[in-house]
Amino acid sequence: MRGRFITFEGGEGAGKSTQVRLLAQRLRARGLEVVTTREPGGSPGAEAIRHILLSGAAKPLGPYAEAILFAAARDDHVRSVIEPALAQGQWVLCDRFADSTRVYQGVLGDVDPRVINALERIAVGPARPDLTVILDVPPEIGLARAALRRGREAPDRFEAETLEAHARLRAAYRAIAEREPERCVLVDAAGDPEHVAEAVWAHVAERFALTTPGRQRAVAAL
Ligand code: T5A
Repeated sequence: MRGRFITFEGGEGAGKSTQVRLLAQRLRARGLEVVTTREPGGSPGAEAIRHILLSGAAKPLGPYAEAILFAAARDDHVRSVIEPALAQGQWVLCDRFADSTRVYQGVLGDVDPRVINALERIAVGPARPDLTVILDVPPEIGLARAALRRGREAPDRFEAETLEAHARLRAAYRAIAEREPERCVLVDAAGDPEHVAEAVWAHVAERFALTTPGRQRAVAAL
């Protein structure tokens, strides 16, 4: 049976990596095979492109070139990591995916939606997420978390955008969640990580009909 594909999306410091890790632990504890990965990156070719994008080296080329580079990285990642894992029945949890291009390059970079859609068709193909968890947090909170973790290092290409830009990103993610409720769930990510993880789990368990161990025991006792 084909595996399950879950993507995590949201602004800077929303807690995507943290929630990918916590959900992977939970699924593995149930005996499921889980692959965790991220974008941009996740495969050797895509990781090389990640450096070009996040260092800001591609910024002078403009948002269209950046969108094409994100798509090139995704194409390699999908074909060499995501598709093979799904074909083997594994669960794939990915920190950012195609919605990031829609939002950062499409909305913030003003790249024509027809171009974004065409790139998505080429790079994603049939590897569409079964579920996308959009972690929603005010940009002030997310950026403060990211800055705390970064310490003295300089912010990357996208973190360095204005607060107003980050507010637009948040609104764009919320709009996707509203437009595609069959694929997306919006989770309030302002609370502590364990609290957010419980909300994420509730959605995952419902979407994939996974019962919690407590409930399994209760059912077995009937
Ligand atoms: N991008 C990406 C595009 O423009 N287009 C695309 O198509 C794609 C795929 C990637 C950048 O590339 C852009 C978007 C991004 O700007 P990145 O370095 O991979 O950059 O970084 P991000 O994906 O933005 O992720 P971050 O590392 O900023 O944040 P996360 O993963 O959302 O958050 P996380 O879990 O690492 O947590 C950040 C800090 O906060 C703490 C953690 O311990 C950590 O210190 N934390 C919490 N603190 C309090 N409460 C919580 N609930 C917390 N959750 C985590």
